Amino acid sequence: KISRIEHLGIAVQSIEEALPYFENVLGLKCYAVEEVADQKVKTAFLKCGEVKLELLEPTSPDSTIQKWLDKGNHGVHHVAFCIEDGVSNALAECESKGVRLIDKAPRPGAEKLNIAFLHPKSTCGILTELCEK
Ligand code: CMX
Repeated sequence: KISRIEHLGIAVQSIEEALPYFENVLGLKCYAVEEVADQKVKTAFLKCGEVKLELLEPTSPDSTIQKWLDKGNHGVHHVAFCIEDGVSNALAECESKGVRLIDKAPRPGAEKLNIAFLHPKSTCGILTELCEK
């Protein structure tokens, strides 16, 4: 069961170059920067009410985020939902309803959350992340 949007993932080529817009123009505050080595990204988190923005900077040319940027994309990369009753249950339910899973089981993500992704080809084009504490 989805309780709320946990964060929006926003792909940027450089967190350092992007932050002044989010902090000085939008007035949001970056409260954490963290590298997620297995995803080959550096992340910066900003609070926006209950929802967070996660800036994603690639740390390698073969990072998923770098490949996405290289195709001419930028901006919102994924939407992450908080799952109250566990990501494992949600994955099983999604699969039973015909959704294509990227992750078959939850794995550790940024901010000590367990996460799993659903493939955008079966989620109306929105790369979807499921999260639990
Ligand atoms: N949103 C919507 N559609 C997307 C997408 C995105 N973010 N990324 C890729 N796609 C689409 C592409 O447009 C493409 O569609 P077409 O075939 O119609 O052109 C299709 O998905 C396949 O894309 P691709 O460029 O061939 O890329 P891959 O299949 O190699 O990878 C995906 C796509 C979604 C499986 C991969 O990005 C993935 O596994 N993502 C999950 C992990 C992730 O995003 N990690 C970074 C964030 C980590 C974090 O938050 O900590």
